[in-house]
Amino acid sequence: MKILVINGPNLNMLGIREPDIYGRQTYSDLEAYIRAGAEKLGLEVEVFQSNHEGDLVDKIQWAYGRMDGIVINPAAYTHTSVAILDALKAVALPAAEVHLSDVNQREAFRHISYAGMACQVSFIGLGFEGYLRAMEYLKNVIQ
Ligand code: CA2
Repeated sequence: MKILVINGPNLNMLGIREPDIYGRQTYSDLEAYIRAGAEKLGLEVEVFQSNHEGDLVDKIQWAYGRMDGIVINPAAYTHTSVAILDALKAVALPAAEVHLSDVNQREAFRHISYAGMACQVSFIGLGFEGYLRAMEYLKNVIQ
């Protein structure tokens, strides 16, 4: 079972700024956490991060016919990108949304999630654990 994990803009800055919101662990730590979690669950995982909306759309399209599910934290594009929503709808793979922080307790503009409208489930405010829960969820849905 193959899962694509996609992370959006600025998540590569994890651990460098805003530790009060996003913690002290780095993006490399997150990638290692995702890979270890996938191994434990017996999943094959591809991890991708980009700061560019079109690259995120391209990667979602790439998953069609190659991957069995998508975990996505579109970061700021969560709240703006109809293109990412449309790409997720187009490939129609089981998808889970993740946010490290509790977006519902933050600014009003973070309360809307376009990408979330094409996801079966959202794990919000659980930090890194959200990615593990999302992979677990997809494993159960797909098998
Ligand atoms: O909580 C999340 O996972 C977010 O997707 C993170 C996004 C934010 O725009 C969403 O509203 C919620 C921001 C990612 C930026 O991460 C940074 C990490 C360290 C320093 C600066 C930004």
